[in-house]
Amino acid sequence: MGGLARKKSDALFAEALERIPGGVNSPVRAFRAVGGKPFFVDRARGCRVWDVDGNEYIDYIGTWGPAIHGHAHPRIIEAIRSAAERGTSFGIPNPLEVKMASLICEAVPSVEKVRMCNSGTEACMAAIRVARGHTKRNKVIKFEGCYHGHVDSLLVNAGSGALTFGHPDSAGVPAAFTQHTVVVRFNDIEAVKAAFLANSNDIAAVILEPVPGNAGLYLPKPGFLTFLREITREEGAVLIFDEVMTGFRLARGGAQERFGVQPDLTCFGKIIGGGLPVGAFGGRRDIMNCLAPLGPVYQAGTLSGNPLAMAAGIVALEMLGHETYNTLEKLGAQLEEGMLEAARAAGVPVQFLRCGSMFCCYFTDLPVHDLADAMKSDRDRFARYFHRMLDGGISLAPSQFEAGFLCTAHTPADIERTVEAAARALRGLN
Ligand code: KE4
Repeated sequence: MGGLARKKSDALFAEALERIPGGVNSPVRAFRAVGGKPFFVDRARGCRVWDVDGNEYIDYIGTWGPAIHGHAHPRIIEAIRSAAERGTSFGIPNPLEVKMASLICEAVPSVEKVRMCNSGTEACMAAIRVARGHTKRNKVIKFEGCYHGHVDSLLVNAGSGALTFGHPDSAGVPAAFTQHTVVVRFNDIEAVKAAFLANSNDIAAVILEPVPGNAGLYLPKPGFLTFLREITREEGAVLIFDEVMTGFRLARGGAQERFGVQPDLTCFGKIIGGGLPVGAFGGRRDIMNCLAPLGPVYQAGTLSGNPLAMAAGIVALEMLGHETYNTLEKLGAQLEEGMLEAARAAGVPVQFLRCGSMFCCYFTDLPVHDLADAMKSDRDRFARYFHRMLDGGISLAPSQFEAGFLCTAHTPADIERTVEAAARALRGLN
């Protein structure tokens, strides 16, 4: 395994293992799902990353979504540099926070008010709290395979790293913390109806990734999001779209624009920080006004709205126009067509699922509509494919249960090269 020389990465990993649990600061980076050792990045620019041994890769991790404009975009770097020279954080309001709030509210009509925080986890945690405070109810419905950060009460049947390591729940979370969490199958209308029936008048919120990207990538069935909008409205529950990954990714207005369904609250992260630590949650004014200092729901953060993340995020959002999404759609279609052809030629059954610039290649011949379907994928085959692609200079998410990301710095030539590498990697995997 591992044809490329990565001696410096291996040495760094050995040192990291001494001081950092698993040698990584976030579990999925450890390559545990695919075997081998992670490489360490020396630098990144555009759609490419270079490891500390000088190996170059076309990157499809995109730092898990933020890098929609590619890495080290000159305008983002300049915005950070300029902001840094004026001070990195103040703990006192700064004008960029106001600009960011306006940009989000203008782009996402369902967001009447928004609060910045410092991660997607914080955004989801706070959205749940304000929904509970607003409704004075306790229970929350979430969906198998959806990941909303490492929030205690939502680390139940979660996706992403929790799923990758085969225990979608987490140790250290007392049963009491998850007693109000109701987990149902994604795309399962009857299961949602039953959950409301069994917990009548105590469902504070339904939270979901409108396009789940933490168990690979699968799509809401036609009408599912509309059904959730209707039943939450009828039942007086808050509908929360976790758009940490899909926000500003699937459209300027996120998945809610793409699918035409407006939630009551939306969680953001990733792209809105231009690659710096950020999160945000926002939505209906009457719900958001429950937040301190206006209302009784407390939420806070030392670095929330700090000028660096705001400066980077503002430029990142300002650069998102129709052309962005047209380019990403064309690149996505080219990748999808090429991958399906490569798999057909190699006789390897795959489901290549894509929504705009997010994608996943499942190694199964069965359709994937939810976590149970995704779990049928052949993870050993994915692991072999992953390493063959990596040795071919293509860096994919190191887990079958993650999404890949295109950025505007990818070119048709990059996609062509990726498809050629896939054709070689898939050969002999049948
Ligand atoms: P963060 O706390 O990692 O900023 O955001 C948590 C989160 C919340 N909601 C959704 C839909 C997310 O995708 C995420 C984080 N995504 C993962 C990628 N699967 C982050 C990668 C990692 O954990 O290392």
